[in-house]
Amino acid sequence: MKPAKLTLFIVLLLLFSSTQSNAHFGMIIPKEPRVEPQNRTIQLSLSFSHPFEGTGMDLLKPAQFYVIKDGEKSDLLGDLKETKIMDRLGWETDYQVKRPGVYHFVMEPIPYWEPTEDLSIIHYTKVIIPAFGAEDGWDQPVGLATEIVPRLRPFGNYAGNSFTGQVLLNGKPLPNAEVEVELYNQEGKYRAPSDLHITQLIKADTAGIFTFTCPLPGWWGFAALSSADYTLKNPQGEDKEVELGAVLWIYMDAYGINQ
Ligand SMILES: [Cu+2]
Repeated sequence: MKPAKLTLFIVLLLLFSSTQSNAHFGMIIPKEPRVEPQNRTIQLSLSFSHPFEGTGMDLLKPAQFYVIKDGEKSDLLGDLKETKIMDRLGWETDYQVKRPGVYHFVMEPIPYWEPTEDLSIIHYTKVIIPAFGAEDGWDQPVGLATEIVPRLRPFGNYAGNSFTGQVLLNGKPLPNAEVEVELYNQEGKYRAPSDLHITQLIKADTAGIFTFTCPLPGWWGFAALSSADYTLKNPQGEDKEVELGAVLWIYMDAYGINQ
């Protein structure tokens, strides 16, 4: 091949391969999956990333970031500080926990224009953290445009447990919802046997309920995808489809070992 053709070929190959396996995930990752009395601070990292591969996109300042406890919402957007996550723009904050309870942290990003998919992406992202042993309220939706409501208590689990959740869109079960699943492969510890293994895929039943067994300890992300019933303008001013994601992160612990 002539150099120009070869370059084009390589560019196309790279484009093709990079759009094949990269599932995007909104991410809210706490440093610790639980809050104990001896450490009342939750350090949260927000990003828009490919969690298994450890690469990311820039996450512009989210449209909303807040915490819900016992149905009460507190705005945290002003507390976010810029940082780098997977070499890209991300956000972090420290949240001080004063009372026992179950804390739902929610990020609503601004729409992300993805030229390779010809659509905008909005991932409504959620993580549910128990403080001081409390466990009431984990099974409640928080009223997002789309969300995964856990049916397995989303904390205090072991690797090997099966997560069950229900996908809601506009507050109603989403039949046959497609759910992408990835492990947050921190420090690149694990290697996928093939590109297909990077993102697992499961379809919910007619009530929007799905079950997935998480084989390893760590943070697991579930992203239930749907198409919005509206369009948004792309940077060229054209109306384009919008992919909605209901993302939930849960932590699976390893068993402790008696010394
Ligand atoms: Cu991406």
